[in-house]
Amino acid sequence: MNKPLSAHDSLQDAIASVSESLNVRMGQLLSAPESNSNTVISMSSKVEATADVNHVRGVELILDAMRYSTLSGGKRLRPFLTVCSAGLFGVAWESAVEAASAIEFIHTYSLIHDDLPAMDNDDLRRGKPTCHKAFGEAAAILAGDGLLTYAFQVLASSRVHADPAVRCELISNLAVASGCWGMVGGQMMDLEAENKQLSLEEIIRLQRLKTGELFAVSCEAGAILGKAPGMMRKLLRAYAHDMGLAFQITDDLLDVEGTRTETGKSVRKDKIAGKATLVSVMGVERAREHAKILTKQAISHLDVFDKKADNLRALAEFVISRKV
Ligand code: GRG
Repeated sequence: MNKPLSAHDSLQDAIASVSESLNVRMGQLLSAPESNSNTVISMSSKVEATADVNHVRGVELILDAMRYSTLSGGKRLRPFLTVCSAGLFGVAWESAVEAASAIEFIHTYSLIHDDLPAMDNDDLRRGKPTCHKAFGEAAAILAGDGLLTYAFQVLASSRVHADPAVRCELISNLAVASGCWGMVGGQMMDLEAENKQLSLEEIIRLQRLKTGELFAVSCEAGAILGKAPGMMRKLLRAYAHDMGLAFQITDDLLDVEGTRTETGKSVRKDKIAGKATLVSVMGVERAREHAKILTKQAISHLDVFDKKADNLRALAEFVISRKV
């Protein structure tokens, strides 16, 4: 039995506790279906009987690449948002972790595809060779595709929630946040923006889609699971958007000021790619100040919640002080 998150001593302990449960569950979900009944794949006896060795090898290979990228660290911020918001509405830990696993699968897919030569062309992610460096480009594309589709398979399972309407809403909201009206659209805007002058408003809009929407749905997911009133869902989304933008500014600052060893990923990428960022447009000091203002604003959206929201408040402070 996990103790409620609010009873943890510090934000770091709370994040570690969520990460631990998440890693266990994602590890189970990504294990071969034959060896683990915890996966949500149920192979019919007909399929099992006809599955030849090559087919199974292919599945194993892709699961290897999916595991490599998913179980390789990461801050687990999006799952943490889901578990924290679920805690506000008395949602069972296991339900929250199941939904959080699906969201982290989407996030991991986006990182794998973002690192590909056709996109950011990166060789380092979370301190390790990127998926395509370790497994080859085709396997990395498929690992991303595998994670993207598996996320929705996981959300469709009754382990997430007994009520199909709740599962349907999670699936629909996550699809919007990660698709062309969210992350995918934002990524395209980002690619289009190389070597172009963007206004501050345009950059904020781009970031809202590229990273903000996934943060927002991560936070809203706990409220959906808890069948929370619309007003509370709105406040949690507003919190996540402000926190997400502060997170993004910090990411841009780390790209300018951090080192490859410290951050575990390549730095100075934005400048090399000729990308306008909030930092390049505002300047380092103004951007840092703006991140602080956004953090305060994010926390103010949580005023309606009691002490149970303290981890969300602490997270907003943490994202602007992080070095990774
Ligand atoms: C390929 C469809 C598609 C989308 C990619 C999110 C994204 C869109 C690309 C990531 C590129 C990037 C470095 C964005 C800046 C902010 C960001 C999302 C960083 C990575 O998220 P973290 O710091 O990663 O939460 P960890 O490794 O901690 O999980």
